[in-house]
Amino acid sequence: MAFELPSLKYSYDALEPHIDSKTMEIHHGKHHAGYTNNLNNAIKDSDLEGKSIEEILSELNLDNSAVRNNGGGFYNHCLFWDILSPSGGGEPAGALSNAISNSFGSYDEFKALFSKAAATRFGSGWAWLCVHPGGKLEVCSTANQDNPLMKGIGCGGTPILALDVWEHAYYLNYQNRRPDYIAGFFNVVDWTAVSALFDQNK
Ligand code: MN3
Repeated sequence: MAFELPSLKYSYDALEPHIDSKTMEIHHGKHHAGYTNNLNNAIKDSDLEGKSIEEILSELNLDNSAVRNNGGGFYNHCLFWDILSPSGGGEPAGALSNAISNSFGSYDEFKALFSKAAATRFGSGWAWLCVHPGGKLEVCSTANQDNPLMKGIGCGGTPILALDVWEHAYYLNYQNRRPDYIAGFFNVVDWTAVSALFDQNK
């Protein structure tokens, strides 16, 4: 069974003005579709075919650049679309809110740390909020399409919040103003979805 580009739970223009429609159309319909096709080609007729994307990434030999780049690209964007919503924004509640306070001091301190990780990632990459067994949270960033499921990447746990800081994610609307894109992102974060991921993986 080949991997398939997931359909979005909202329309391309639903995240305006924070993420513009044209960017969403190209990002999902071209970039994510490309990673998906290239991943399927890279694993075809290999022993990776038939495994889940989580299995593939957690067992990955980092020298396998085709699967590293395209498997990462497939997984990272699936998570990214899942944690966005036109009715997002605000702050997390319940167990996730408590875990953020325990791990970072407060929501504002978490937001500053995550925003800094996203802003200071040089070149292309991602910022992450990850949960470790027991509920401890970690903020980190990775280059290119790497992610915390990959061993030896300097970033661990299960990702529950993802922010794409490749220029293709924001350049049409924000040009070089990555910090403005990061601020806009927080207006469309679906904390209900992030909380569900936290509960499933803590
Ligand atoms: Mn992207």
